[in-house]
Amino acid sequence: MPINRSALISFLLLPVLASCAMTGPGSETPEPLVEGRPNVVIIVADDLGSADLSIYGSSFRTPEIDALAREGVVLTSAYATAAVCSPSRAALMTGRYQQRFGFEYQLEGETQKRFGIDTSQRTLAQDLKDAGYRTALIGKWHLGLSPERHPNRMGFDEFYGFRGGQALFATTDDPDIVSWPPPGENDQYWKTYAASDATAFLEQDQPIPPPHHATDEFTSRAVKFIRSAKDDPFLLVVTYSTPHVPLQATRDHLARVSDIQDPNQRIYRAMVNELDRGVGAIRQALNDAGVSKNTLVIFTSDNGCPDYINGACSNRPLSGWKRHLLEGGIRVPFIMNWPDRISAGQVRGGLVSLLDIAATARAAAGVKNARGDGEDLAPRLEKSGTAHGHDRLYWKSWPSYAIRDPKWKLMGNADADGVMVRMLFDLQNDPEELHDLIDKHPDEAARLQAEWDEWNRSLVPGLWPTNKIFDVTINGRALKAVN
Ligand SMILES: [Ca+2]
Repeated sequence: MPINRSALISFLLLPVLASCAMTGPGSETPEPLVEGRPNVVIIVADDLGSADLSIYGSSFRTPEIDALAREGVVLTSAYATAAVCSPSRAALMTGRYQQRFGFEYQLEGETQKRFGIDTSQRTLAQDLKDAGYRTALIGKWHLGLSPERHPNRMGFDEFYGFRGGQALFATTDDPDIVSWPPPGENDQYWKTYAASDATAFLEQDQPIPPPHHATDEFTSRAVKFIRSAKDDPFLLVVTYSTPHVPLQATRDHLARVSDIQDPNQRIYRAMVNELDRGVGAIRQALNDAGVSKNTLVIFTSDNGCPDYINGACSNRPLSGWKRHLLEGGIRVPFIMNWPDRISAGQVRGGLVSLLDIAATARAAAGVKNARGDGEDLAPRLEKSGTAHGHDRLYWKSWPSYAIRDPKWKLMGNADADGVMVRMLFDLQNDPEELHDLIDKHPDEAARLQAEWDEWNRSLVPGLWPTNKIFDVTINGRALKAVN
């Protein structure tokens, strides 16, 4: 796949400079709010790489997501709060760093039956529901399987989807579907998707037969919800499980990428196309309902793409993958579109976080006094807004951790002997994290370490342990990434 590496690096660096230049006098005067409270649509892809969209530099086209971006804002320094699914989603749903309520590690296996999101936390959905919004979650939950953590109990009027971390998109014997690895050659792999509480599709709390194709079903349910809710303010969260494994795609979409030789990549790109078409259908439904101007649409991914699908996806030029706190694991696509409030055609480089989604949606809905770590992004993305972003972002899945400011990132991972190895990167000049500068700038490392320590003191211990420990080589050092 040809990618112009230097052009991509320029793309990653330039907006930082552009956004700095846009800060200035007059930015204190916000534009008046439009009449009527906006609808909020949050579309979350699963494990989508930071460079898997053409608007972020991919040579494969994603026209619908690109259009959403062109008519809104592309954020080039957007971060998940974790390098894996469930902790990242816990922060997205609450607007708080997930470690504040003990959600430090990935949720899976037996753990997800007993643990999950702290039910005393306020979710974005609960706040908007209380503010009079109709609320729906369509897709993957991954915040716990116990009844008290069901989406209907956490603020969503309507739920359709599954509650674990992954599920089949379609049955492997469906003649319209191609799966990889071929089911006949790897039964053991496909058995991991056997029926369970985690993989069952539910409508509200009732199990129903699995859909013909999950991505398309999520899209059609989202469209149906928009049609039914268009006369109320509504919150629609569509958490596609696409393009997370298992790699499965429809023959229809595979035919459109038949020029791709590698079978993994062919299926992966077909899945991204299905996702792209879904975004287009949701936007069309908003248009048809006459609400597109007064609807805030956010598109993002919960973490970077993984290294276990044979190079089918791309975080390039960033280093690292899902499960690492390197940029490739935590930097994600983030697009905002809100025609009534946000100027089209912007590219912004200030630091933003998935934490900001809840803060922005709460502010848009008029929710007061919500507790959170995020910032309302709307004022600074208006024509007169400032370009300022977060001063600091933090990560912790001990013994892996990181902190970054607009220039520097300090990252620690234990080695095989449990000794913490710390590295310092200048992300303004080295977004690929190729040059560890900790010996050259010990003062910056000490400053960031003290700031991380202070943040860490505000957290509570993780409520469950993890056995998710992965070998990772960073700058030639063999380390353990934990999550
Ligand atoms: Ca994920």
